[in-house]
Amino acid sequence: MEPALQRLVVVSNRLPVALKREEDGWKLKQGSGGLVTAMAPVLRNRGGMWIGWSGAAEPEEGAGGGTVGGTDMETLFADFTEEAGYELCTVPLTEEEVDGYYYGFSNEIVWPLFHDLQSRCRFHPRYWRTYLDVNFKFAEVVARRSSPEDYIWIQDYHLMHQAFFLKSMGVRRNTGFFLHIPFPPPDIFMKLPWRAKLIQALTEFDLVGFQTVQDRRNFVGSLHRLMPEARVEGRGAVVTVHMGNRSFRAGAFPISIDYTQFSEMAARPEVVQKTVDLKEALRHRKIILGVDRLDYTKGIPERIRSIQTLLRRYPDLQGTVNFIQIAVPSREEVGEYKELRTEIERLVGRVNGEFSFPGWVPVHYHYRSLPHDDLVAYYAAADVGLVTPLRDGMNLVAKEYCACNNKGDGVLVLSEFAGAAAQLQRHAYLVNPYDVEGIAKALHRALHWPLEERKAHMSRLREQIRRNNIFRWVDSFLRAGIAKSLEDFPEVET
Ligand code: GDG
Repeated sequence: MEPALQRLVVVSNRLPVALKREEDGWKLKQGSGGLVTAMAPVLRNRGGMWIGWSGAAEPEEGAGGGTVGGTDMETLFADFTEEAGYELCTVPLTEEEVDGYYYGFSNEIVWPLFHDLQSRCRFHPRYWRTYLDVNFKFAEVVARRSSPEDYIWIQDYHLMHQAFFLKSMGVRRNTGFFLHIPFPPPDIFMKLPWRAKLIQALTEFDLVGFQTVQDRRNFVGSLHRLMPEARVEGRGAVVTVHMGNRSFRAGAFPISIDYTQFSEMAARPEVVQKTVDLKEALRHRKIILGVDRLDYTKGIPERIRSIQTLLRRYPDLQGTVNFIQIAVPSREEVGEYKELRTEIERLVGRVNGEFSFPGWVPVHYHYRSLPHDDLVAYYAAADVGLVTPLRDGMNLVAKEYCACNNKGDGVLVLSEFAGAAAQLQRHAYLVNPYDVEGIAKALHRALHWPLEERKAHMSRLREQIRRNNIFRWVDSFLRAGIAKSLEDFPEVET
């Protein structure tokens, strides 16, 4: 079969849809995230399917289906397929499975460990066993709903055992895996009690994709320690790993955004109006902006402390600048996330208590998700995009900020530990997110940078993101997954 026409089966923890009530009843609507935006046209053109969990635990094993407002799920799925051009398939999970596989193994082990925060890990053996059971369940669905001609693209750290289980069932498929979060250095990965089994499972994919070349190197480093027979060939973004009588590819594929969509939205009259309103509401003071899911990897408390340091060190800035932090609620039922929220709120209160005066409050903190066009208006209004995760696979906020900065006079202050730094380091202001004084100094300089320099750097950032957009990411991964040899696809810019 012509590779370009291979049907695509995407597998992720969650399906990319949400239930929405419309005039004629409930409908399943495609989400608006970057991944689904990029995949949707490919899925439509090739014909395809997205397999994932619905996000709601089923009361008992074997349940699923059900009705919403009198409409059965089958009908909602069929309507979705007719509109979107690809099929959806759910993997029903029980509450116990969600607890062990999603909250447990994925969020309490892999997430902190892979972000170098091993002290936050809870290595319960039960989590591991449930993770394996659920991966087996997913693999059974993939086996049943796909055919040997399909290309199977697995997304992210929840599903690292898909190729392993497909093979153990004797099911032959061309499989690709993409890790959205970082891959930790070997010394950290080695702390995982199930390290050998996990790394071996990753070697069962035909292609393993990472955000950066450094992540790929970290992976190869752990592989060498745990499976000394592995031999790596090549030096570019994508390498071939030989393991005895079989081989697979490992590569860096930095994810991106739909640049044009962000940039065009920022130029829409109603969004321009929102941007103007926002600036006016803040009396045209300089705006420093942070946007994150509320997560302990994002470095939000350190960032607020850096604002406090900025205002203490440079008192002339008091009354002339605002810091806006948008924190999107995430994993709210988890204790650690509740504590983080409390800590952030306390810090915001402390900074505002220290510096506010009538007519000026330095920190504006929004704990909610904004509509897409409001978010774009905030990006467009900001003089400085302050993106300081302690560790991040890529960080799309950094790219979205630049894409929306149509005036081209903004400054991106970026953590050196975000994957995005590998691509943007030459024209962003790189900082160590733990260095509160260093961030304050960088902010002070960013706020005083001459216009010409700001414009020169921002235009290079925008050009890099415009070229290496999300569509190119999908394309380069699929080419690498389907190509017969490394010469068959162009080198990706990392
Ligand atoms: C994982 C990896 C990697 C934020 N606030 C609002 C809102 N957002 C959207 C942003 C952006 C997304 O959320 C956040 O993406 P990030 O990449 O910054 O971070 P994670 O959620 O941790 O994503 C990360 C990514 O996967 C992709 O591979 O880059 O490293 O951790 O798109 O726009 N959206 C709306 N309102 C908000 O208030 N509508």
